[in-house]
Amino acid sequence: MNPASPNFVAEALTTEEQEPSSRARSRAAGDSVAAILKVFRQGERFLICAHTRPDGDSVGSMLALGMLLKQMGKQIDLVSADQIPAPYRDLPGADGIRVAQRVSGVYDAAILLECDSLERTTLRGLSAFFLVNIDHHITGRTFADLNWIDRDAASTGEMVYRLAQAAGATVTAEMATCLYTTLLMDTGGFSYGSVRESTFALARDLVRAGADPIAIARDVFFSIPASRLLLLGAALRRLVCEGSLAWLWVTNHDMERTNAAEDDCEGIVNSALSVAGVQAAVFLRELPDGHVRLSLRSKAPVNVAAIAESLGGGGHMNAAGCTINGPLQSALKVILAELRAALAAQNGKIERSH
Ligand SMILES: [Mn+2]
Repeated sequence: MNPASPNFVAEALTTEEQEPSSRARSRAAGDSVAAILKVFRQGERFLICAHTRPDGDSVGSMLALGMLLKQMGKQIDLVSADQIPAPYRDLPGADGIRVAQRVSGVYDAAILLECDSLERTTLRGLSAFFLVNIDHHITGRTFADLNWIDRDAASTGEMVYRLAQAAGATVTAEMATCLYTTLLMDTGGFSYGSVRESTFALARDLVRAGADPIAIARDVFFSIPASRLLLLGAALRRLVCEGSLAWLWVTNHDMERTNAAEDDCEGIVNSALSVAGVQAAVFLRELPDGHVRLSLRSKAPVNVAAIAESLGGGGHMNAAGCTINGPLQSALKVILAELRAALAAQNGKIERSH
């Protein structure tokens, strides 16, 4: 067998040989959990933040972590650089998230969720604090004083749940509601991302603890502002499908015309990916400053995180993003070339294996 082939390692390892590495991995995770809980127990005041333009996982994780720390008798502040998107404003405690561009005060630690750098928060003043980084992105980085990155976690909320369990905390119905939301959103309704058997076990635990799956789905999937659908309509009129690749975009003028908010762009890319036979999709958003924000999605095994990272962004293997220079049509050219190359490489691999 050719040792360079990717199958070599997996086939050469026996089950016995794989055991220690999975044990080592869970030991490393256990060490991170213990180290983070030590910081929590020793401190009094904590700041909790997530990335700019927060999504369901960011908001749900922030809120649940805040509840955990309060249960441990700590004081907390929740800060976001951007407004909380409409679907998550009714989550328990969401009205306690302060919107600010700068943070200051006395904190024993600032906990950053879902971030690969300080810059991802766009908050100023964070570098003054002891930093704890909790993330599940494939492009996660150890930028903080204490880092726990679990690329197998379905959501950052899943990691918060593990902290709560290790702390011996009670998962209240409010906490369960926030955590279930993180799971539902980061798996697109249990249909992509790191969905595995354990994801459903976690969902079951959260429903048992009081999360209402029907009410949560209604709040996040069936309470869409009209502006979002009008913007989606504008994007769909421009949908182009070329073999296994699909793309669509909105101009800044579309945003203004439909009265759309920034978070109305969320999920538009999934419409392109949902086309039969499409393996990779991109949604382009022309920003007011002339830059273009790209949302990339793929069906396994095309790795869009690698493409996003090469363009200065990041994300997961099948869901990633980045912002590049405009104008729109030149940004489109750049990303289509990248995606065509990735798809061609992938198809070459498949053909060689037959
Ligand atoms: Mn996430």
